[in-house]
This record gives sequence, C-alpha cells and structure tokens, in this order.
Amino acid sequence: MKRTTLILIFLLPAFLLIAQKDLTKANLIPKPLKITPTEDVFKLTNKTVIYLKSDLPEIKKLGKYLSELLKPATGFPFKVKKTTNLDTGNAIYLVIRDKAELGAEGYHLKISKDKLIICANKPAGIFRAIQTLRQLLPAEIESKKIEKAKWEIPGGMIEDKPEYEYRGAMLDVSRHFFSVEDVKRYIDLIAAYKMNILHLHLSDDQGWRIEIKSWPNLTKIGGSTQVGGGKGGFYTQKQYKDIVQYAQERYITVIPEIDMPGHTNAALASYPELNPDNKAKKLYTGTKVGFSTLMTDKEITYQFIDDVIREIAAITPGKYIHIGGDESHSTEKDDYIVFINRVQKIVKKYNKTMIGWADIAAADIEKDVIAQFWQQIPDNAIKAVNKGVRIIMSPATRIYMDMQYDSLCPLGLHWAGYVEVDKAYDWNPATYVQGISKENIIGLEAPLWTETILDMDDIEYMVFPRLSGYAELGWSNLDNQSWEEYRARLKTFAKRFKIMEINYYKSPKVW
Ligand code: IFG
Repeated sequence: MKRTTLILIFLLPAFLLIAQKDLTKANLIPKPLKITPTEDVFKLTNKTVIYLKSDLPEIKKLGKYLSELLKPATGFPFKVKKTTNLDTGNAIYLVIRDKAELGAEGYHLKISKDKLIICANKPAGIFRAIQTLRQLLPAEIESKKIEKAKWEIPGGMIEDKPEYEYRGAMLDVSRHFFSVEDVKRYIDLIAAYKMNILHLHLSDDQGWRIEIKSWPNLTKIGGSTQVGGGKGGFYTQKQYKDIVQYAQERYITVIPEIDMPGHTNAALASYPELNPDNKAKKLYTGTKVGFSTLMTDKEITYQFIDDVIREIAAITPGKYIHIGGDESHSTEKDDYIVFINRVQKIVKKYNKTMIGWADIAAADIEKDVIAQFWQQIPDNAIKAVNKGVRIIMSPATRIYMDMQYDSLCPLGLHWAGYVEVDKAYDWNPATYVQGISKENIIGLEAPLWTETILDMDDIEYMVFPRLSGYAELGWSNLDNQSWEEYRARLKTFAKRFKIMEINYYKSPKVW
C-alpha cells in the first residue's frame, strides 16, 4: 500500500476529531449567517444548569422548553434558574439584550469551554437559537430515551438572523381532515427549521373545518365528510385556540384561510339560503376545482362572510387572515372584483391584514394586502406587485409539497411538474420571477394540499426532506447557495429524521 495512503489512514481519526471540533463543519439547516470557530468544546453534563438573564415572563417558558428538550436523551436534570451574572460554571445562559440589529428573530450563540450563551433581542430569537443548538448536538439528542453519545458542542460564535420575515408552511385540512395532535406534530416539525408561519386551509369544496357559532351547520353538515367520503371532522373554536397557543409557544403565527368566493361547496351544502335557488348543494367528495361560487350579488353572502371573519378574527391573535380567492372559475370577473373589494373591507373592519392567492390582483387591492404567488404563469403576482402589494413566494413548480417527487411517487399530483429534492432547493425566491424582486417579497410558504394525503405518515413523506430546503431559502443568505454543499449537509440529517420518527422520502438525489 502506498505511503501516502498509510499516512492518511493514521491521520484520518485525528482529522475526524478536529472536524467534529470545528464549528464551521457543523451540519446546520437553515445555514446560519456567520460562524466563527474557536478551539473550545462545551460539554453538557449532569451539572449543567440553564440560567435565565431577563425579566421577560416568556424567558421562563423558554428555559423549561430547552430543559425538556435536552433531558430525555441525556438523562441530565438541566435545572432552570434566574441569574444576574454570566459567570457561574458549566452553564447555558438565555439572555435577552437590546440588540436592535438582531431584529425579531436574530440571535448570537457563544460557545466556550464552560459556557454556552444564547443572546437575542426578542424571545423568538432565543427559540430560533435553541433549534440551532439541537443541531449542534449529536442526532441522538432528539431521542425520547436515554442515549449514549458525546454531548459536546464545538466552540465559537454563531451570529444569525433571517432574510425574510415570513417563512411558512401550509396544511390543507379541508380535502382531508387532520386531528389537533397531527397539526401539533406538523408545528413541531416546522419549528425545528425556524419556520414562523402555519397557514391552515380551513375551508374548501370538500370540507368546512372551523366551528362558526353563528352558522353551526358549516361544521355540522359542511364538516361531515372529506375527499373520498370519509367522516371528515372539524376544530371547535376551543381546539383552534389550543392549536394557536401551541404554535405561539413556538413563535409560529397561525394564519387561517377561508377560501372564497370559489372553493365554497361545503358552505353551499350547509345553508340553502347561500344558494341562488335556495337549495343546499350536495356534499362533494371528489377532487375537481373551480365549480363553486358564493352569490356575489346577495347581501346574505356578505352577512355570512362578516360573521365568519368576525368570529375567526376574535380567536386569531396573528395579524393576517387569508381569504383564498383562487380558481373562482364560476364567478363572473366583474362580480369577482366587486366581491374581493367588499371582503377586503370586512377584513379591515376586524383589524386584520388580508392575504389572498394572487388571483385577487384582479381586484382593487390595497397596498397593505399580501398576494400569494402560486401559478405557473406569474401574471397575477406581477399585477399585484404593480399595485404595490407584497408577495408570498409559493411557486407550485418548486414549493408545492403535494407535487410528486417523480413519476413513481405513490402520493401527490404533478400538474405543476415533478419536484425532486434538488429542484425544491435549487432556486432563489428573489430572482425566480422577472418582475418580482426581493423588496417585493415578504417571504415564502410551502403549501401541502391534501387531495391525496390521508395521514401523518403521508404528510411527513411529502414534507421531508423538501421542507428543510425551503426553510433555508427563507432564512439563510443565499449569496453562496449551492445544491451540492446543501446536499452534503442534508445527507447527514437522515439519522435525525429517523430518531424523530419522521417518515421522510429517501431521495436518490441525496441518499
Ligand atoms: N390548486 C388549488 C388547490 C389545490 C391544488 C393542488 C391553489 C391556490 C391546485 N388552488 O393551489 O386548491 O387543489 O395542487
């Protein structure tokens, strides 16, 4: 055997050891803004204490969240204590400090031999930093039972903050209904990648999923089935508030969508008076789109919408309400414009900011409205930009998670093309559409439509591993974006997905 090979074989273990110790070699997704390594190593031990340096009430919850995250796999107690100084040995410090340059979600993570200091301008920054800390530890940290692993973190400084303020994932709970528990699992999974928006598609032709006390049949009848004829379901307002609270504790804002005037068969099946012939529609369990419309010329329609938006706004602390507006193929264009213009006023009346699929650009939308780009042809989104409206980038050709990975994929559709893991990652929202530049973009969102998605395993199969790439496109600076470099990081996440029991797609593009 050649001398050089022999030398390499002997040096390899040492090299691997150094690699483990080099913070810049850590496999982090989304990629942080700046990493400066040192020679230190911070070890978690059964003596490690979590110290809180802030009098914000939320800081205690964050300490508890971190302690509960680290305890199961290590078996260490991770006591949480208040402190006023930063020099009490082997400790993790959560510190809120006025650092305007870090904004709402930025953080510094400083790792030395006996101290790990997480510092942020706002509590959300502490939460985002904790997601980075999870990935700096061996994948075994995600285990719910005690694991043998080196609980060590390479020393240095991570300075990080997001590119976009809106980094979302959407779940269509209308085509197929998903339990509160499934939605909470979805929230946990997207939170681990620093997503900060959960858009819930709560109504469509096949199902109405949110209790409206003034129109009870919407769930009694409209929530009673789903695609394929299953029993459907719905969230009581109490359950919806529970989901909102769970998301809020992870610094994720819930955005409810009531799709209108199209995609409304479930509502039309619930109330005869919403129909032109005063006859309730039949419940629909197929997957066609564009065949339904509310009566845009009848006052009862706007009373209905006012009641729905009033009740949903009252249980939605986030500033956005999504009114859909897509595929209204059964609504006359002029009627559609009148309708959207009136709905816009209703949303404003309840002090919320309106989001709509970019189809709404046909109407006289105001500058504070947000349009969600989704179609293969970007005309609507560009029209919205020309009206001074900001854009959520959700091009179906890249970020629709119900698109099949390839022609063999057992789930999903492919009307917008096949989206393998490389195609999902290898684009830049800021340059993807001529005429939509970075300052027009509030952020991006990955929708999962569920015509073909039946349970949590199906959700996880379509969402992972593509979601981690979308999270990077929304959080990280993409100046040096490279599929090959990202792929090498993603490849190491298989172990983490397995330990988190995520039913991810083992893409041949990665593994
Ligand atoms: N388009 C429809 C969705 C869903 C989707 C499936 C939008 C905005 C096709 N509207 O995407 O309801 O059916 O890929």
